[in-house]
Amino acid sequence: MNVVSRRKLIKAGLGATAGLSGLAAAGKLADVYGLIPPTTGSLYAPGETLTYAAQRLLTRNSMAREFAAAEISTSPFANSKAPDGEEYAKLQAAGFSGWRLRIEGAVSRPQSLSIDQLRSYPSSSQITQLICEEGWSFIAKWTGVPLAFLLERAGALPNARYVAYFSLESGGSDSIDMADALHPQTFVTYAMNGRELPVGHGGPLRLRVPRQLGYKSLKFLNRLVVTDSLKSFAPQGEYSWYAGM
Ligand SMILES: Nc1nc2c(c(=O)[nH]1)N[C@H]1C(S)=C(S)[C@@H](COP(=O)(O)O)O[C@H]1N2
Ligand SMILES: [Mo]
Repeated sequence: MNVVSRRKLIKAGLGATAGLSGLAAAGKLADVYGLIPPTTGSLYAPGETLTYAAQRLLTRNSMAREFAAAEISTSPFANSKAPDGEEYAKLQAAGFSGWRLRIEGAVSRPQSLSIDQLRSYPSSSQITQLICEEGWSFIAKWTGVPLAFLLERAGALPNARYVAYFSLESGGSDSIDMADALHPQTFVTYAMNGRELPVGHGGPLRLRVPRQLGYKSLKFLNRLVVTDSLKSFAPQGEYSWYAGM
């Protein structure tokens, strides 16, 4: 298979899986970022193995399982309370009108988005399971904007390889590669089970990365940095960086 037909295939794969708002953005981004598997030999070597990234975009198994509305957990376990400190309390008292999601780094149009702005974009929903590495889990409906859409809007540059993301909670940060960042189920979420995202679950904003363990779904999200290297973004804590299931 040559590079061009592989590109078509990847775009077709994205098209088949992406939701309405993720579709156009993801298709474009597959081109921009060359989610074309690097080859083991020459660029045009036939029959080389698809990389993990392409595979994850193409195969059915690359989608996190989605559930029926009837399977939504009636009492989901919230792992945390509001972040400590005045900054969060003030934002909360103002109904989070002052909350901003900054998108910066390797982007041509840095963004600073309010929750209302995010709500004005085409929204998508997923009913997926959040699985904690400690052994508990729950199923919920998450609504928000596919991260791919936001990265497209921000004009993420062709050298982008990762998205580092940050929480208002001190020390809260993590990162994912572009395959996960552009994946149609990776959402910036502002609602859960049809309501505003509760504080205990990371309100007003959290990243949802349903193909990886719960700790990748960072709560109180307020900054995204597109980058070509994780050198200056040391992985947090003792958990493994890639927590795919
Ligand atoms: N900011 C922040 N995000 C976080 C955490 C946290 O402590 N702080 N815990 C992580 C872990 S370990 C899990 S399992 C999930 C729990 O999500 P929940 O509180 O909605 O159940 O959030 C993840 N995101
Ligand atoms: Mo967790």
